Amino acid sequence: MTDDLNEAARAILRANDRGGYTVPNGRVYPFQWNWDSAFVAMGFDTFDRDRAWAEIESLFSAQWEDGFVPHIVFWKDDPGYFPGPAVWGTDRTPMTSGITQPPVAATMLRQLWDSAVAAGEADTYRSRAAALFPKLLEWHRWFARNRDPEGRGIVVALHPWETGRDNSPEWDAPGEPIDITNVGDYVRRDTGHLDAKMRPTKLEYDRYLALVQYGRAQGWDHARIAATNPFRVADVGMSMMLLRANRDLLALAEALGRGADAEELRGLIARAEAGIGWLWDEAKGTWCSRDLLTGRHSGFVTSASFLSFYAGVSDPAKDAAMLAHLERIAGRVAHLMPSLDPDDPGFQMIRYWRGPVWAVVNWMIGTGLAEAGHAGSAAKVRQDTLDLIARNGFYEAFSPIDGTGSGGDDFSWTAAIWLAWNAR
Ligand code: 2M8
Repeated sequence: MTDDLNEAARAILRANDRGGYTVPNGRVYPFQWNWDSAFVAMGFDTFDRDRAWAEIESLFSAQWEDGFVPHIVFWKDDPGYFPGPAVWGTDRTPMTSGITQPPVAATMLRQLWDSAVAAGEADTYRSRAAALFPKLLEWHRWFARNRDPEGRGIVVALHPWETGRDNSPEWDAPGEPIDITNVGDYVRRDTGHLDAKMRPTKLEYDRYLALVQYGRAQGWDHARIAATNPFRVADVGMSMMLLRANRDLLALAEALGRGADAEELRGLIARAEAGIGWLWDEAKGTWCSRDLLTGRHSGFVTSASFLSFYAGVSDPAKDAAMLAHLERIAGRVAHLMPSLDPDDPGFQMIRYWRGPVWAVVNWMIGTGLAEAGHAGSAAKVRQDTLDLIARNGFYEAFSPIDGTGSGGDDFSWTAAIWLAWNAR
């Protein structure tokens, strides 16, 4: 059965391959998405190393001159998705969105590099790694310049879509100041493909659109938007992922003999290690996001709260508190890790980032727990993920209560995580 599922996962990646880039799902998401592509590369790497590298290369071929890497690359327009390139109006070739997404690409590139080294193919891949390295470093510098105004080593998100956890309740209160009165009429495509019960609400979409219109009105000038945007939230997920990505980029800098860059990365890591404690909510005893405009912690325990281990942020008292949350939550759901604490009144088992389990987040949580020496919890997160997929299919996400698939099927990053965890 495992062999069949490995083959099914490979078939999904091949079917969603549009020639050099992979769509998350052919109907619902017909373009290249930033962090999806990074995870997809790790999946391809289990059976087609060259194709894995090409995925990251195609994403970075859409990088802007200022170092920014967009959250969507619209290689070809497609009426099946809203908002498409005409709404974003970034006026780029290739067409792209104007916001970014969680920086996991450096971590995935390190995975690809380590696997090439282990296979004795370092010589073949060294020049490709050397060509990608400066692009990744430029992106990480872009984050430091534009998204960390107080030099804490954290990441400020300017749109819920940037966080990848689009409708997390973490964005509810910080979203209130967004003016939605002039959004106008629009037709959503997501609810044409999927049950609206699995998707964000109309109010959330109005806010998403208002922020796109705001960025467009600023000519997608990232410095200007960062200084004035009505939504500015230090995202615990992106902050932990960037810290981890900087560590992985440092390992690549050392492998490639880039001493000055390694020194710079050590500086970025030290800054984050000193500053990321700003995202610890002592009252709630959890890592969580924090509104830059009000200084308020969200107070929510989400799946992103558990990424401290993956980031290598170690503090005995905080680790113990997070492990206690993990135990409590494991006693409440059949499958870890729900995207929202099931004890929260807003928990909804199939609504997107307000309850469902996401394989990619589980991979990061499980990897971090294993590295931090919490083998039992790490094994449970991994096994729950594999069981969900084996019993229900390669869905976008899953109910943590009964395992029902939520969102699109034949989903690329779910197939990639299956392969990374099962076929490697
Ligand atoms: C979802 O987000 C897109 C917008 O970026 C959407 O709903 O239209 C999120 O789950 C995001 O994390 C993911 O990258 C994307 C594609 O899988 O879908």
